[in-house]
Amino acid sequence: MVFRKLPGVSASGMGLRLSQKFVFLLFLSGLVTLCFGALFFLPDSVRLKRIFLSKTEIQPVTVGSGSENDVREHVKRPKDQGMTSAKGDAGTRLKSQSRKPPVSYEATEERLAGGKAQEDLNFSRSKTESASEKATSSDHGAHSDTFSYKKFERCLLKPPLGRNNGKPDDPQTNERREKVKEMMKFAWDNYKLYAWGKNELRPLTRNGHIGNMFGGLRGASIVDSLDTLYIMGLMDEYNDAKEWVKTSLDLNSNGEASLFEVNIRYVGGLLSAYYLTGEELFKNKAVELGEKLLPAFNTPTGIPRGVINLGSGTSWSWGWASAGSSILAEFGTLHLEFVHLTELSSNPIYTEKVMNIRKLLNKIEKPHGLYPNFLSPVSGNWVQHHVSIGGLGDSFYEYLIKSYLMSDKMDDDAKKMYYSALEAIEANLVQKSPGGLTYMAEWRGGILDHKMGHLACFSGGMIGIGADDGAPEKRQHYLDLAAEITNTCHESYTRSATKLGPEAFRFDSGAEATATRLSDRYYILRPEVIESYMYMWRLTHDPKYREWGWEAVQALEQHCRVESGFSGIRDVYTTSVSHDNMQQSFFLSETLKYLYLLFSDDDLLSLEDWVFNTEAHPLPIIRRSCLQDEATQEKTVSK
Ligand code: DMJ
Repeated sequence: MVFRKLPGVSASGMGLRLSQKFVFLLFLSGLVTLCFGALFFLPDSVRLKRIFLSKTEIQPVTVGSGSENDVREHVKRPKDQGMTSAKGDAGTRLKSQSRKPPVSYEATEERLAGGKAQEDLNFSRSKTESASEKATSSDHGAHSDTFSYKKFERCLLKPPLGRNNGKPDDPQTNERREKVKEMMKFAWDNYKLYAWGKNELRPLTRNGHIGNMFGGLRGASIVDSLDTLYIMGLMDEYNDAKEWVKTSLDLNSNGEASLFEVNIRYVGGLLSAYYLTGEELFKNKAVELGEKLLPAFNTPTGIPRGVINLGSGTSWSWGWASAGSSILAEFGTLHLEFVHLTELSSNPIYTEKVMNIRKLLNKIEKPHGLYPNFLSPVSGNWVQHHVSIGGLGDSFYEYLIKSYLMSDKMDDDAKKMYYSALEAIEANLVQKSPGGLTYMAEWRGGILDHKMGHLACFSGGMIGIGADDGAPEKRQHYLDLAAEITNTCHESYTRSATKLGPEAFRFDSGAEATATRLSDRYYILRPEVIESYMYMWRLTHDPKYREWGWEAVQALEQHCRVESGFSGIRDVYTTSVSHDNMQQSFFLSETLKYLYLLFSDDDLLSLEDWVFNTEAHPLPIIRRSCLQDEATQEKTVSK
């Protein structure tokens, strides 16, 4: 067959037969399809993928610059992941694969009408039922009656503020408590004066800090402080805070927020404020905000992504997180707040979301029984075998035991998962230093890194509160372990010149509870060590914990108090301190609250009635059977 040459077209390109052209075109289109298909198999961090697959999950977000400080903890990058990719990604910000609208109440009502969710979630059985009849984990959080504050109050064993607002009889303890209250007032007054409505105070430059952890949300220090101000009886300050929430807390923001941080600080803060005061305003805001977090769960596995635009519902994984993964300490630290959102809204969706996370984690194979820090929200598989009780892992473990306690000890799955995780931690991570200090090392694919972060110091308190519900033969052992870890963390404070602890301390190359790297020497007003003192005091009443707390108060006053607030310091090993110019919102929410509780009687926010979320916001134990009885009684009376 002879083909006429097209004018102007060279023979080299077009001097082919039709059949040859056809085969060539076929080959070419096959190649293009193959290349395009291959994009799906590339790791999310590959730029090409982000350019071509504009609707897949992505990671923009600049990490580490937010509350410069706190982002660091959950955001510590694994060594193989640089910040560069996160920054590079910012220019090619793309949207989440699934952009379904947030789940609406109407949809939920439909489901409720169908009865299915309600059946699944009904958690109204009495504690006296046999173990086999006990509610399963899928039962938690929902109830057949709408929430009533009166019923809730009647089911508390003690008044939230105790007999006498927790005022201790002992004059010295009371003086110390008053000192902590003065510190809170000082921190608050300066925030109010220089940074009102911003997220945090910069005490040296006397201005506000916004950061990038909360999207467009503002007033993090206000929402984080509501309950602390209230329990301390700082009522003018509390009223100012409440008024601000009423008139200025705008939830219709558009920025990129950390799901975790918004949940623990804002949702947690609002929930606590509601449970303490009964002010509907806080409940409504908490539920409204909770609803805005739901689109982050629209992933193939239901494991939420770490970053969400609260306005559009678009969500991403952190750019620095290995292969678009989600972080254990982030998606594992939603349970307490979400169960309460269901409780208050009668909408089972929140509990469903966190129960789904729970189920996946329960089922998945765990290396040596341990939970690695990174999980793909797409495949549901672990992405790296890095395990830590400090940053990236920490509060996941905390929320297991607290879920069990908050369910009035009905959530058996949480209990089982917590104690088996603790066994794996003991078998693989707990170490004794040559000097006899017990510490939690980190684990990288079987290799131990003999380092403990300040963040990991919360574990003294966690193991302490869980001790009593462990196997009978283990109870004393757990309490001893909690005391040993708390002691090690105290050592990390006493071995520094300022008597404040570094961000991370090591147990190798001759080090014993001291930081060996310059970059680990800072202290940013973190609460974890004091948190463990508070729990250990409540559990043992050993006076040393109050003494250790007082040492911390003095050190904070001496080195962190500046003219206009409190500031973190860059090096705990020198007394000529350099301040970091940041008064963290968790200083008001956690550090000062735990100190105040340490010097108060045990009936101020009694552990019989309350669990603290990871930002120290108290949430009540859900006494399902009591609530049910109260509801039945109310019905009978009204007949
Ligand atoms: C707080 O925001 C919470 O305690 C969180 O779980 C860990 N980091 C800070 C305080 O250090």
